[in-house]
Amino acid sequence: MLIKRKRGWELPESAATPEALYMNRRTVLQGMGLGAIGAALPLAAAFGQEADPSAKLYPVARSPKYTLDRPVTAEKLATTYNNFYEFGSHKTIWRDAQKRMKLRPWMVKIDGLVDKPMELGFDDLLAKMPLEERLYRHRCVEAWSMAVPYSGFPLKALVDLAQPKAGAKYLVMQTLSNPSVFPGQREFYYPWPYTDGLTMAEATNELAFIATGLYGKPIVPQNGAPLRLAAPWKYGFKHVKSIVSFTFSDKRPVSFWEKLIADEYGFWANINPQVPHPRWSQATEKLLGSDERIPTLLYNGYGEFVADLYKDMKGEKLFM
Ligand SMILES: Nc1nc2c(c(=O)[nH]1)N[C@H]1C(S)=C(S)[C@@H](COP(=O)(O)O)O[C@H]1N2
Ligand SMILES: [Mo]
Repeated sequence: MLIKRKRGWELPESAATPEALYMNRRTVLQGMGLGAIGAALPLAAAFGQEADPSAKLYPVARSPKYTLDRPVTAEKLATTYNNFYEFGSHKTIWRDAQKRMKLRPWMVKIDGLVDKPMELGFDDLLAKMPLEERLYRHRCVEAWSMAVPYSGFPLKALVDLAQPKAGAKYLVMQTLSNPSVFPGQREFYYPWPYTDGLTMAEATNELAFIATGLYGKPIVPQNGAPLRLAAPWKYGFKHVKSIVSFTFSDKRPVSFWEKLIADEYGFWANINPQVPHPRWSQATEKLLGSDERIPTLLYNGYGEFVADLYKDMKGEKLFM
């Protein structure tokens, strides 16, 4: 998304095809000299991760409410083609993320304008939340998209737990700050930690979801473990990964991308095929795993849930 760098989606097609990204587990383990023990150890263990204590919670029941108009993206693609600038500006960060991220202990802070500020371990938070699975479309501002089964809980459940004060207008989310885990955070050019937010009305809309699982398992590091936002009517850059804080505020946050390039990435970032990005069209999108371009839908097809949120807003750049 940066002018300075060659963006991932500008790479020649050959570098981004599924074939180039696919690597079966055997190849990975052999590549690490772990072929012999690979058969006996789960992949996570081979990468030095403790067994995930939340694994026993999944799969969870799928909500029938959120349906797709396209096939579910292959798991291997959705988990090997990622945006996670903490690991660099290219798409193949998955191995590095699996190797470097330590998911426990993982503390989550809920603070700011709330009646119940708290800091609790991720598993304690999860135990308080109603889990379900949802099929969601995901549309990156770079014009690629996918459709995935997220497991997790409505963001509203966390808001209800926190009991925001009347003055709270925004919910601000931040990614873990730790340059020894995230090599990208040593690049001081970027405004770390990764930050973004929603209005309270957006955060309590039923579509706003915190994903803690993906494909019926705990979400993997490269997709934002152990918890990330999914707000599928908004461009993907709003979907903060690996969250450590939820802060209720009376001030609109300036996001990571807005700080970098304010005239290209705004606060609202609602998906609209008729409003081009300053440097490219948003009319169509490329589904991961397919060469076809399909039309992009207003609010990514979720207008029935969210269009009302914006109907009386004047003078706001709702679609950038
Ligand atoms: N912390 C953090 N969160 C992030 C990003 C990032 O670089 N860092 N990239 C965003 C962008 S641009 C997209 S499209 C999605 C990608 O999520 P995925 O890799 O699970 O598809 O994560 C979003 N969340
Ligand atoms: Mo994105």
